[in-house]
Order: sequence, then C-alpha cells, then structure tokens
Amino acid sequence: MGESVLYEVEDGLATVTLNRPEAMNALDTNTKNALREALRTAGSDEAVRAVLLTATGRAFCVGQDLKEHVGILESGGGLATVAEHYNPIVTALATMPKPVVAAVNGVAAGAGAGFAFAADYRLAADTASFTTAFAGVALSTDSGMSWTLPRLVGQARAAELLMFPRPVPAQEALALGLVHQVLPAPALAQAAVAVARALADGPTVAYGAMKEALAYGASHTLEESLAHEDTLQARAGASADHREAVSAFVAKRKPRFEGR
Ligand code: T3D
Repeated sequence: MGESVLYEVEDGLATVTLNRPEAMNALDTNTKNALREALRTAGSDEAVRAVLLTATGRAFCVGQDLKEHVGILESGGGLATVAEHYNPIVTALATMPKPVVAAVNGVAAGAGAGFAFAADYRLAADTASFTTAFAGVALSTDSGMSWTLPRLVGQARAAELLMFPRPVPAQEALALGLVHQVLPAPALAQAAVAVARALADGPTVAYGAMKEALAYGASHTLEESLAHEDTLQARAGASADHREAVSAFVAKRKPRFEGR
C-alpha cells in the first residue's frame, strides 16, 4: 500500500488513514487503489473486528482529484474509476461484516462524503463540513450516495443536497442525521478511537449480522425481512460470543467477547 493511505491494526482495530494532506486527501489513482486494497484487507482479515476511517490534515477528503481528472479527460479517458474504485470501496465499507467508524476531521466532498456516509457510525469535528459537490462538476452521483443519502436524510432532502450542493456545517449535519456526534476538533481523534475500540471489543458476529439485516430490510418486505432475521439470528445465536454474553449475564459479570 502506498503512503497516501496508512493502514495499521492494533488489537483488532484497523485504522485506515487517508494521507495526502497537501492535496486535501483528493482521490488520485494511487490513493484510490491503496484505499480499495486497505479496505479489502480489513474486511477479509478475521483478526480485524472494527475499522476506523479517518484522514490527516485540514480535510477529510475532497473527492475525485480534479487536477488529475482534467488530464484524464483531456487524453480522452472515461469514467472507469466508478467501477474500478468507487464501487468496490463503498461495497467494502458498507458490507464488510464488522463495524466501520468514520472520523471526519474536515471537509468531506463528493466521493469523500460518500465514503463517510457508507460507514456505520460517523463522528465529525465541529470544523468539518459535508458537500455532495457532484453537480458543481456536472456529474450525477456515485460512491453509493444514491443509496446512503436518502436513507440518512430522506428522499426530498437528498435531492436538495445533490442538486444544490453546499458545505453543510457539522452542527447542521448532526441535526440532519448525517453524523452521530460532533466534537471540538482537538477531541475528535480520541472520541473516534473510543467508539471504534468499543466496537472492536464487541460481539463481531452480531454486528456483522446487524449490518446485513439493516441493508436487507431497507429493500424487502416485512415477511422477507423476518425470514432473513431468522437466518441471521441463528448465526449470531450460534456464536461463542452469544454463549459468553448469556453466561456473563447470569453470573453478573462483564462479558469478554472474542469476535467469534
Ligand atoms: O470519473 C468519475 O466518475 C469522477 C468521479 C467523481 C467523484 C467525485 O468525488 S466528484 C466531486 C469532486 N470534488 C469536488 O468537486 C470538490 C471540489 N472542491 C471544492 O468544492 C472545495 O475545494 C471544497 C468545498 C472541498 C473546500 O473548499 P475550501 O474553500 O476549503 O478549499 P479551496 O480553497 O477550494 O481548495 C484548497 C485547495 O484544494 C485548492 O488548491 P490550490 O489552489 O491551493 O492549489 C483546490 O484546488 C484544492 N482542491 C479542492 N478540491 C479538490 C482540489 N484539488 C483536486 N481535486 C479536488 N477535488
């Protein structure tokens, strides 16, 4: 992995850090390749039980690197990056069977916002903001935003945010339901690690099943969702962590989860 994305695992928590601060973490080809591989690694590594996605510098991620993109367009290149990069990155974030936390340290634009929206839990610095940005460069929407944004803020607000892009400040993002917590910027990193650490120490099989159940329930009937819950609950119910949790409850002690 290149150094435009840092990857570190500590005691079951993988931290993936966008690291092009001089470019506001704009997504050039190298960064997109490295991010895709980091997330695939985190998703498939059973020792990783939660992922924290964050970034260095004053921005979280300003989306597609337009300075690189202009060259690709001038040389007759197309929009292959959606299939090559954005789709697998968002698929990894949204479907890996473990929680993903995004710590949004600054502006998140275009695909950068899309990545944050694809996480399971978002914390933002009070100096951060979110903008869909696509209309500003005459694009529609990618990085999963057609799926995540209406689920977060509703169809009407999603259309407004896409058609009239503007930096939505962190406090407004909280009120809209785009983020779960807003913190003073210096407190963000520690708060995000605390959330991600709690998830990394939690019942991983159950969390993975919850992600799957929520995604399924969003586009299936009640009857289908109930049947699917039955299958998923059987999986969680067969986990060692479920046995441990029930034993711990009965013994009035704190459970110790192993993620299996
Ligand atoms: O092929 C495909 O399918 C394309 C897929 C696209 C997916 C996408 O993500 S499309 C959306 C791309 N992103 C944008 O359109 C965002 C453009 N940027 C902005 O709107 C603003 O810069 C921000 C609202 C993000 C931040 O504003 P501000 O005032 O804090 O910063 P600034 O002064 O505008 O920018 C500071 C520098 O960052 C500046 O460079 P300079 O002048 O110092 O050399 C600016 O050009 C650069 N920068 C900002 N965004 C990008 C960027 N450089 C490259 N790519 C960017 N996306």
